[in-house]
Amino acid sequence: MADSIVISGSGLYHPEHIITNEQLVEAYNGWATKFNSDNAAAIEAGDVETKPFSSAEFIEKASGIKQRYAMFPDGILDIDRMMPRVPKRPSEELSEMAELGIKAAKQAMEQAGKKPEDIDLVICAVSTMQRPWPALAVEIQKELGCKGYAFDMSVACSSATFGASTAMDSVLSGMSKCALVISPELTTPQMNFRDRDSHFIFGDVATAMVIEKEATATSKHAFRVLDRKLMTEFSNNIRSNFGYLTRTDTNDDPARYMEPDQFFVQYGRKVFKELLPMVCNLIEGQLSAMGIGAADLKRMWLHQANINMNTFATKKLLGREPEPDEAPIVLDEYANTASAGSVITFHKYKDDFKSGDKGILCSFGAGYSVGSLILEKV
Ligand code: CO8
Repeated sequence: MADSIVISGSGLYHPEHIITNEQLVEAYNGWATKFNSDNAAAIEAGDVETKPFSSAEFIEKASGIKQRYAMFPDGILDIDRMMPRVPKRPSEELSEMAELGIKAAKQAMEQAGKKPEDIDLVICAVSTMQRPWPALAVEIQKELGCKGYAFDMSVACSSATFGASTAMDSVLSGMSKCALVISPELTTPQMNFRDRDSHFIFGDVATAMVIEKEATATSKHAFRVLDRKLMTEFSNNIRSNFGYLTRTDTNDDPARYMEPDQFFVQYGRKVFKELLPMVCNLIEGQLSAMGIGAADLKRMWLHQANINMNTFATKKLLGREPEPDEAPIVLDEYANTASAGSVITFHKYKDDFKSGDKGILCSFGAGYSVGSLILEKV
C-alpha cells in the first residue's frame, strides 16, 4: 500500500517538576481561607460569595488525576500569586513552547528514522499559542533545521489529530513528503488556580508525530492510517476569552486580566453529557462504514480529560467493561494535557502491536471538536 499514509514515529516529553493533588489542594485551600478571612465583612453582608474548599479525594474520584507536570512550577503554589512565574525571555532566545516541543519532536524523528532535512512540513498544533506571530512552527523549523514550510494551528483538545490530518492532506497532495506535527501543551499558565472546579485539570507536556507516505517509511513503528474523521459543533461550554482584545476593554485596569473568563472555563457536566454522545456516534459511524467492529480494535488511544468519560465511551462502544489495556489511561500521571492526551497513550502503548493489529486514536474537546484516526500496524 505504497500510497497509504503512515504515522512513522511519535515522541513524548514532560517537564521534570511534579505537582500532586495534595500540594495543589493545600495551596488552593490556603488561598480560599485567606480570601474568606479578608472578605469576611462582605461575605457576611451577602456581597461576596464564600470560596469553597477543594479536596484531593474529590479530584481523583471525579477525574482520575493524581498529579500533573509543570514547566514553570514556581508561583503556582504561592497563595499570594496562584499562577506560574514565567521569567521573561528576550526575543532572541528560544521560546518556551518551542523548547517544550522540540524535545518531543526529536524523539519522534528518531523513532521514524528521519533527519531534520527529511522534514519539509512542520505544524505546531496546540490548544493555546503563546503568541500570534512569528509562528511557533517556523521557529521550531529553524531550530531543528527542517526544510519546506511551517505553520501553527489550533482546535483546542483536537489540535493534534486535526494537525495530523492536515499534514496527511499535504503529504497526499504532494505539497510535502514528510511532516512533523508538534503539540507543546503548556497549559498551566491558562489555568485559574483560584477556581475550585478547574484548578486541578491540566498539566504540561509535549507530543509529536511524523507523517509520511508508506512508500518512504523505514520505521518499524509505522502505523497505516485506514480512515480519518473530523467534526466540530459550536459550544460555549469550554471557553477562554483571553486574547488581544482584552487590553482594549481593560479601561487601564490590570485586574481585568485576572477575571475568570480570561482563563480556562468549562461547564464540565454539560460537556460530559453533550460531547460523549457525539464522540460515540462518530466512532460507531466510522467503524460501521469501514465494516469493522469495536471488538476488532486492539486498543483505543482516547483523549484524556476524565477517566469516567473514557470508561463510559469504551463501555458504550464495546458493550462491556473494557480491559485496562484496551483503553489506557494516563490521567493519573499527566492530568488532562489538552490535545496531547490521546497521543501520549498512542506513544506509550503501541509497541506490542503486530502487523495488521488495529487501533483508534481519538481526541475530543472544546469547540466542540472530535478527531478520529483508525490506524493499522504496518
Ligand atoms: N473539590 C471538591 N469538590 C469539588 C471540586 C473540588 N476541586 N470541584 C467541584 N466540586 C464539587 C462541585 O461544586 C459539586 O458540588 P455540589 O454537588 O454541591 O454542587 C460536586 O463537587 C460535583 O461537581 P461536578 O458535578 O462539577 O463534578 P463532576 O463529577 O462532573 O466532575 C469534572 C467534574 C471533573 C470537571 C467533570 O465534569 C469532567 O471532567 N467533565 C468533562 C470535561 C471535559 O471533558 N472537558 C474537556 C476539557 S479539555 C478541552 O477541551 C481543552 C480545551 C483547551 C484547553 C486549554 C488548556 C488550558
